[in-house]
Amino acid sequence: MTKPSILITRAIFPEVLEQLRQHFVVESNQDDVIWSADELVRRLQGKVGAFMTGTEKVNAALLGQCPHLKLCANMTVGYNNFDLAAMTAAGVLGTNAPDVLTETTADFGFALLLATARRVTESEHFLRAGLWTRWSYDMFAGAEVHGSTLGIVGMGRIGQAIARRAALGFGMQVIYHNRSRLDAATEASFNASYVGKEELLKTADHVMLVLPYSASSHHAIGAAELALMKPTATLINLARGGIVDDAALAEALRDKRIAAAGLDVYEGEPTVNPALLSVPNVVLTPHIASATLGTRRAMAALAVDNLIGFLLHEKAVTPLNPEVLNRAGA
Ligand code: 8YV
Repeated sequence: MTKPSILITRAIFPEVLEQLRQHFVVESNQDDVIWSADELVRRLQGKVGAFMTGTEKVNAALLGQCPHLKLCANMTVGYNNFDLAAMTAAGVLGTNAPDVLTETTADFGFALLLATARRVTESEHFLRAGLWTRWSYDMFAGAEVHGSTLGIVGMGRIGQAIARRAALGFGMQVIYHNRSRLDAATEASFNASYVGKEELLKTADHVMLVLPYSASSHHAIGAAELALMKPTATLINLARGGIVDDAALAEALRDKRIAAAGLDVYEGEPTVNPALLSVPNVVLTPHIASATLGTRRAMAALAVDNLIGFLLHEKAVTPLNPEVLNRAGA
């Protein structure tokens, strides 16, 4: 039997490449070149599957030019690079990589929260610049994390893992806003209260964004929402760029309308709004919330399982548009 052909769009773990080569004819990109949309289409010719990293846009224009394509497997939980309606219409399955990154990403939420509230990077820059000459009673005094109120926007798997850490590890009050409310037992397990978005923004000492990006969450936090927050509050975004209006945030930080922000994701990343780079009260990391080697391996393994499962056995592990599967089996 001839092996199906697949494309791997970015550099990946060498052992993952080897594993895929056992099952497929593989075109890889271990030099990690960033392909244009046209180049991606060109490389996808004759391929039935693609191993993707969440940054490659799969839309009607691409699908119309790739008639052999059956599966796009993201090694990420977020899938805003997929136009799922267009994929379903074209009979192309999308898969993502949920669960395996939940705890690691929640850990990072706390890394950002602690660094932001306690001014870790700002004070490190001060020290490295040789400016630390004496102790003083209010030097880099920050905001309390333990015992404070954490407002979580988006209460999926990662939001819940953060809520657990907040309630059980840091004695925080957890308030949350989400499209749907959790069941009472889950809420009780981390003593969380469901509130409206406005109340959350007005009440929380720290606001953590963990909702998916979509047209409806675009600029969910803009100037008006930032104006509702306490001047002492911090804002943490580890979800997706575009959920926060970065220009409005930079202004709010510059004018101290909120105390500080911690960001792992940006509008138009890897470009970062220069206004954010010029304010001191923001902790900036380059989209690394899931970046431990163990977790990145697990994310890649899930994409591999989806490719092998679907392309060789018509069974995907984490399908996003299972209607396509039903159609394939019909
Ligand atoms: C990825 C993420 O590393 O899984 C996700 O949705 O945001 C990260 O874990 C990132 O998307 C890479 O593009």
